[in-house]
Amino acid sequence: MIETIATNPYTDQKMGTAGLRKKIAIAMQPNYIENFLQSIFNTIPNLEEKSFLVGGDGRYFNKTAIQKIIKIAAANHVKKLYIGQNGLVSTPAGSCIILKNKLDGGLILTASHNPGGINGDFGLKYSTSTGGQCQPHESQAILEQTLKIKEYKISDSPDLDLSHLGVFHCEETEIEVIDPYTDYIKMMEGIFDFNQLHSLLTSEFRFVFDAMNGVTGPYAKRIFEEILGAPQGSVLNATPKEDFGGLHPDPNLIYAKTLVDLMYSDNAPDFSAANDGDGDRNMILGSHFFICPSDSLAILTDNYRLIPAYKDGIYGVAKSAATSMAVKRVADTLKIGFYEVPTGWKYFVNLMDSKRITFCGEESFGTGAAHIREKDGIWAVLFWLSIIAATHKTVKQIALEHWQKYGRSYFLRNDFEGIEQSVADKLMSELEQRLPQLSNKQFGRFTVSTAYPFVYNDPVDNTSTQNGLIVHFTDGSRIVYRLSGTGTNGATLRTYIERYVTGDIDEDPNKMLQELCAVSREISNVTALTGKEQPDIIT
Ligand code: G16
Repeated sequence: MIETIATNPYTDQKMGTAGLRKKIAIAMQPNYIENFLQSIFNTIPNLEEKSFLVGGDGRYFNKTAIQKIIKIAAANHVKKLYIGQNGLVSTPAGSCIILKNKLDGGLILTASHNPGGINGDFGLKYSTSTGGQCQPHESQAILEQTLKIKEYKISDSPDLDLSHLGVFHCEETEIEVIDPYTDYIKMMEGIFDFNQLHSLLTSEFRFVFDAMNGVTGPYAKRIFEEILGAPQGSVLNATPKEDFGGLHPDPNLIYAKTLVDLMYSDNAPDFSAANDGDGDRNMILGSHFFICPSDSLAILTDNYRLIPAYKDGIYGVAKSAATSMAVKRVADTLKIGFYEVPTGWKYFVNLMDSKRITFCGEESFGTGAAHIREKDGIWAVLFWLSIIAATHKTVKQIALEHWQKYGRSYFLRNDFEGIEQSVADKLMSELEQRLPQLSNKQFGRFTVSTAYPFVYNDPVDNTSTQNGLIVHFTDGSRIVYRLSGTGTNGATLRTYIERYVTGDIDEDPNKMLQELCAVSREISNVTALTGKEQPDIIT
């Protein structure tokens, strides 16, 4: 039976850079998820003709939320839901499944790299038939619904068992529990030379992949161990856990510390990688060597010819404004298009759909290509392994040779976390007002050339988005300031610091950027406004 439940709007359901992200305690409030789901469905016409994918990274509360999705979708007469077995689907595999099966969209349950468990975060991304997250005008329409919602519809059917593949029904809605791995693995086999990769991973080459107890564990086990022949046990933390085993599933030098320690030990393997909770972010490490994500995008782009799917040529490349300029130098050399977009993967989607770009990436450990409309952690790992297999070089050699050719953009991100929202807003608005006065101003050995708010004019749909503030220096250095759109604990000020050098390419970024980091704090006035002398996290 379908029930109509009276409800009151929640006023905090604006979607950030990656969908709705909230503390579990907030998401578990009565009617909270229900309101949000009904608000999404209210914006989609002809639901009785629509099919959606449902699944996520296996975090706490996903199972409960998936049962609610089934019942609310059924009460709204959705034609069909495809649900990953046990509620699991990685973000990139979700995009692949939506595109391959021509679905009308997806509800992907993940707070990405944010912690899980009962005290962690909950997240929900609404993807459209593009395979990517909804565009800003679509999330705005959903927000407007959340602010005026008065009732939602829900079926009172019992919960469905999602552990078995098969076709079931809830009211008139067909529910198919699917294998969430096969389509994605086939897609990877179509992009890379799996024979070449098999030879590498069955050789002396020592490889480790850390799934951080997130959803990529079962994907990585199948791909790296079962298909490509890496020794059993090469995939660490391979079982998805509701609390990620207490880990913060964010693949960076701080949160993937055990892996980093291994890679800097005497027993370091040749190569390792980690993915985040939902499998869209990646970190690449060589023996005693870390690849900064901005460099990873540049290096992959420079080596596109080594990959079967790209050997005949690529369209352009794009990066978020906060990401270093390294890939621009490659794009200029290759004479391919280059685009700079606001932070948020959704901004790449129009560029891919209009064949302006093939590759894109962000400093926040996201790299990807036009095979899907999300960033793709395992794709990035397979790409790196393919370069190594083809060139027989180490990760470090590949990076050093790249910097010898192009120069190096030393890059660090300084995060000031847990700032009161009003203070963070004040900091950004005051800084924005001061930007015009910064031109020609000298800070130690750095002189500002221009400073302005970053505004992106989408060449496809002509929308305009402002995100972040950029300060350029005469030597090619840059500082970018923006507030995080994915945090759930107050506001986070992100400061991205970049310095371009052609001589000293093998130095410690902390040393090379020490002075510029101090300049970034001076310009933002962060210490006076927040009391913080140093960032909370440096990546
Ligand atoms: C999400 C988006 C990314 C974006 C990141 C930024 O990542 O998908 O495109 O770079 O947020 O986060 P913030 O606004 O906190 O800097 P993910 O991996 O969380 O989905």
